[in-house]
Amino acid sequence: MKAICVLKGSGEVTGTVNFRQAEDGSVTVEGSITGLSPGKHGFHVHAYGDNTNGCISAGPHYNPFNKNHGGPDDVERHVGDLGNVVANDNGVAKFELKDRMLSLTGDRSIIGRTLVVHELEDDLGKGGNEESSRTGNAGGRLACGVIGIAKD
Ligand SMILES: [Cu+2]
Ligand SMILES: [Zn+2]
Repeated sequence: MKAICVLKGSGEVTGTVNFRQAEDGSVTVEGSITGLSPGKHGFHVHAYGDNTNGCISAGPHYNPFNKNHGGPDDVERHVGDLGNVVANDNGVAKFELKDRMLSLTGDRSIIGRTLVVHELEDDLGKGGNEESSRTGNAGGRLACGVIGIAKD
């Protein structure tokens, strides 16, 4: 099973992200995002595939198990928590990560939900304030797109 997401926003940030699920259930997330400021940017799957009012309509982080926000390697995390992507000096983030919580099928499926890249670094729930345990203090939503089924 494969899925794809094209990221767009109100500014310069654009990207394409591919998802593929292996036999063992793990999902590889591979892609490239351009137009970012250099450094880390929060990267999450948000709950809804709704872009009516831009990326904000996508709602909170996808969290079917009512957990606190965390990093991708934490037990306590939202299903949608993918940590950060890192942009180089040219504002380009190229990445390939493997995640064990995301799924493209079943009760953790991310199909039809929204992928968001943020303005700021995600503190992975370790920021020491309430917002950290909800959003990682990742700030505004630079670009987003609905995750759809890809042809294989
Ligand atoms: Cu987010
Ligand atoms: Zn989260």
